[in-house]
Amino acid sequence: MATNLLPRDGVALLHEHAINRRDADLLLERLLVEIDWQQEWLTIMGRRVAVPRLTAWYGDMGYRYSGIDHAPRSWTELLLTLRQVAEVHADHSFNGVLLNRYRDGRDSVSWHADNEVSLGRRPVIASLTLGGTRRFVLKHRGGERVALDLGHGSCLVMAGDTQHYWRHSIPKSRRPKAARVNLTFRAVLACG
Ligand SMILES: O=C(O)CCC(=O)C(=O)O
Ligand SMILES: [Mn+2]
Repeated sequence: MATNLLPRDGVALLHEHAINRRDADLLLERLLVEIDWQQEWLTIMGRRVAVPRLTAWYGDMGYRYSGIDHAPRSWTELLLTLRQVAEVHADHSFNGVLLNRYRDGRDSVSWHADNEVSLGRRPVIASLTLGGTRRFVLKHRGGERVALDLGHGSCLVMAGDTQHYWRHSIPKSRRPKAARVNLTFRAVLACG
C-alpha cells in the first residue's frame, strides 16, 4: 500500500512499479509513434511562445486547459490499456487523458494546479510516467514543498484537496534527461 506523501491538505500516493520494466519499454516506444503529438503556442505579453513540451488530449469530450480548447481525439486500444492501469491504482474511473512529452531536460511544466472547474472540487488524477525519471515538485500555498522522482512505469495518484492547496511542476533540468511521456488521466464532468 502506498502512503500519503503530503503532510496536509491533500493526498499524493506513488505506486513506483505500476507497470513492469519490459511492458513500460514497449509502451513508451508505441506512445512516441502512435500519439498525435502537438506543439502548442501561448501568447505571453504579446509574444508567441512555444509550450516547452509536446501535448495531446484524448477522451470522451473536449477539455480546456492553459487557456486553449482541445477537441477530443478518440481513445485508442493502447490508451485504453493504460487507462485500465490508472483506474486500478486510483480506484476511480476516467474519461480523458492529457499526454505530455518531454523531449529532454529542457522541457518542463511550470507551476500550476489541475483545478479547472470541469474537473470538480476534489479531482482524482492518476499520472503515469514512461521514460526518463524527472523530479515532480509540489508546493503548498503556505510554502512547504514536497519533491518526488517519477520513474519509468510509476503511477502517482493525487486526490482530496491536493489541487486546491498545492501546485505542482516539473522543473527544467541542467543534466541531460531521456525522453519522457506522462499521461494524466482525468474525470471531466459532463457540464465542463
Ligand atoms: O509530467 C508530469 O508529471 C506532470 C504533468 C502535469 O502536471 C499536467 O499535465 O497537468
Ligand atoms: Mn498538472
